[in-house]
Amino acid sequence: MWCLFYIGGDSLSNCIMSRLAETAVMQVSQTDMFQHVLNEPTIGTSIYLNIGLAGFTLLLFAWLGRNVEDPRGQLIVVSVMGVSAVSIVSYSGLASGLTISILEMPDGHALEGAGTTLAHSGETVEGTIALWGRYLTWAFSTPFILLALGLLAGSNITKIFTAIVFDVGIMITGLAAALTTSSHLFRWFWYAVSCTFLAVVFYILLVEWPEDAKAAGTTEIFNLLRNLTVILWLGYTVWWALGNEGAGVIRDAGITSWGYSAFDIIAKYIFSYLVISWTVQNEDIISSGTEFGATGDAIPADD
Ligand code: RET
Repeated sequence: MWCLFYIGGDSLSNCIMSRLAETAVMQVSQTDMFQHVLNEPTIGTSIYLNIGLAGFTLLLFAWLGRNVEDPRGQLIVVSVMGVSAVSIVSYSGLASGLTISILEMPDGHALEGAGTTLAHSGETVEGTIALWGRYLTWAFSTPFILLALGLLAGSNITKIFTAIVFDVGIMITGLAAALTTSSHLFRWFWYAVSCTFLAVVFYILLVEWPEDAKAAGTTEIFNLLRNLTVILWLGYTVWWALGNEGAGVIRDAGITSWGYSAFDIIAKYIFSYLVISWTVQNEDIISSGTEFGATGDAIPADD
């Protein structure tokens, strides 16, 4: 705009070119984000370590589950392998800079006006780092967790479907909360919607599936995994509220990221290991319930 004032003294095109150059310096490219992750030890380790773990566990689970023959047991094994597979994609998206942005927080946010110093260049840019790719890819990984839990509980397809639909809702509205920069209130509005969806998933986990698990004879393992899931999923929710994208009690993007990575290690890999090792040892229980997944009483054969 103010290039117009230059028309008298300087040439207009020179002015526009220099303005554009300045803007370019201020903008953060995907390469900058990639380099930042590579050179900033806290964020970097929180991401690269998880790529390694996801790859390792994918191979480990394939090997551990290699002798499972029951189709229902195999589906459980494939489900938890899916968690690790999506995780490789998720963390690679973050490592490459594809799913990370520097976002300027809206008025009223604790990090409003905050800057980020890029680790590789030392340059400070306006905004805080949002690793929004996490929320996007959780929409693909967490359904596998719920599928495995629902199958272990002997749930019918309706409850599994409902849990998964609301679960995807949690992650997509969580993504909306992270990416909204127009209004501080709207960020928390999305957060509240996401929490409401979480309540639906918790209802299924805490009220519906325990009953099914009792009937299926899988109460012990189901309760262990359910408790782990409820505690950790609450952990993710509180961490977002405290982290650099939420209330900013934890202002550092690297520490916020490490929190999620630590939760991921338990909620994905340790959870999956428990699921697979139990399934391998209890294939008979997994395959014994003829009514598993049925939506009505079985009709006896007429012979
Ligand atoms: C967000 C913020 C918005 C409110 C809520 C959240 C909950 C996230 C959860 C994530 C679980 C992730 C897992 C990943 C494993 O691959 C999006 C943090 C409710 C519950 C288990």
